Amino acid sequence: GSIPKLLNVDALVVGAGVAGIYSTYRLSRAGLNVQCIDTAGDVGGTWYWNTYPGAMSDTESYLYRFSWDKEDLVSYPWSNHYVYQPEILEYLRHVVERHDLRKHMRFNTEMQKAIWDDEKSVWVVSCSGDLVIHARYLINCLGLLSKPNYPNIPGISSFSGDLIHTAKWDRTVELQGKTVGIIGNGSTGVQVMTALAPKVGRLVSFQRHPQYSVPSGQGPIPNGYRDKINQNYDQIWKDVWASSTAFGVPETTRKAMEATPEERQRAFQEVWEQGNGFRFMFSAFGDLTTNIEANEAACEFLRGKIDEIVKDPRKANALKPRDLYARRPLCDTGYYQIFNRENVDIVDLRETSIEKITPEGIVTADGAVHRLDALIFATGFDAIEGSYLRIQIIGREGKSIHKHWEAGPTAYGAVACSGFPNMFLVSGPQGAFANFPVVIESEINFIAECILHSEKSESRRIEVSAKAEQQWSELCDQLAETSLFKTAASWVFGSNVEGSKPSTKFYFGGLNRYREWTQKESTAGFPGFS
Ligand code: NA7
Repeated sequence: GSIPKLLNVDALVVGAGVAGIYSTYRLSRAGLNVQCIDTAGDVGGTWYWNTYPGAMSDTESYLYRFSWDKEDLVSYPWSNHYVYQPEILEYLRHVVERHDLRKHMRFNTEMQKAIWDDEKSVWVVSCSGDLVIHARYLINCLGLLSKPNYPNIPGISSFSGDLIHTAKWDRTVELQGKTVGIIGNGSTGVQVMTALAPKVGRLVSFQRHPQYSVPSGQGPIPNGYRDKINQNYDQIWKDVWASSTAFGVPETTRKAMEATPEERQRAFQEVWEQGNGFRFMFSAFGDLTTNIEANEAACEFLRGKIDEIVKDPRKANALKPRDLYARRPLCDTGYYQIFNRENVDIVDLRETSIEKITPEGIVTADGAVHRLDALIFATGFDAIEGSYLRIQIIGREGKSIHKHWEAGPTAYGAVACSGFPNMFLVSGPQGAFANFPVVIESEINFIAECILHSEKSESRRIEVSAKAEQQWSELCDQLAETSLFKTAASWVFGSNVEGSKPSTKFYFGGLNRYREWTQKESTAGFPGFS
């Protein structure tokens, strides 16, 4: 083959999404020589790949951005309560231009193998295109939801129509007037179905677990709204950093079952009308995710809404979940309403499962043949460690990340693994379960401090102890114990992918406590590390 190109840098940032952009900014401004790479053709990460119709962040626009550029915060335009994918991508490109970060970035470049050279104290990273990068620090910004999950259904490859995963959307596929089937009704499925329903000939949702969803409240912001935000931005961020979920919604400790049934109904109705899934889950009462009775009260309210909205009782029944409200909360711009359209139908896989995919479409266990022109997989991601396990990462003494995570993925303070010196993870395992751009910033601030601390030492090496990592993992287990999320099969605990072992993949202590912890850790001189 050809002779590999060799590049020597202080820090290699892998991924150019929200995390990669801020890492590149932060570390280059700290004086390090930084190279950022991404498999994609440009910046954006999640928002580069997920271009399906209706893709939108369901964090309100004023918080779905970086906090560290005040001038940009108050001047960069946005006009709806929530930002759609094309606007987010444009925003991220704008930040990269504005801070001249593109010169650090290389696209269409995939990290294939990373091996720690203990003698030289560098990561030797082999990339596509015969590129080898020697980096003293390796910062993985691979994304927590980046490896698409495909269902394991017999006959998939025999399908003769268009087959699309939402995370690899293909804009050249024409769906107008077509009969379109969709598998998956999580955040993604709900968004794409709501957007496609009026555009396609027929839309059929093959639904395994129905989900609770509330109105998002999407729409143009009223006059004066932005001015008020701009005037209060400093305080807004302070409040967000002091909150548990960082979604900008009020967080209460009020217990649902201490309210009367009428008070409960009123409180649920109020947050339903205000919109936003996180608001519904966290603002009316503080114990929906930990108390079964409280949770069931919310379920009952939401099932009542589905009955009110959906006219056809067969469809309404199919859309009503019977399990707890214990997955990542969803919100929508008229999802249940689309089932009142004649061209939208639902197959309840609880009644009859998918048997196989044939060239014509989907055959269900009841013998029905559902003919389709196109089939959409909104089947989610091999989350968190899935982004890592597809790459060969080998630390000290030849230990692979596969081996290290045999019993489930762990990372000290969500950022470091023992046996992997000078390697950091952003939005990897055991980070705060909260608004991601804010989580990402918090983790990177901590990583930057670790790196600067290490740079002051003679060896310029930093590694977390096995004990500290284990203690963090135990803390995460403890904090997750009371979470009802544990009872639901979803990516949050890693039970959505066939064959994968569920484990505690998040820190449920809240973003505020995570940030306090990072501050204590750095003030104390990074006792978890050597
Ligand atoms: P999710 O939330 O993991 O949803 C995936 C959906 O796909 C969910 O409805 C699954 O049903 C369904 N699914 C997956 N495999 C199958 C098979 N084999 N048969 C039938 N249905 C299946 O992914 P999203 O992309 O919507 O959202 C991921 C995150 O991205 C989201 O939380 C946001 O933070 C952004 P199930 O419920 O498992 O029965």
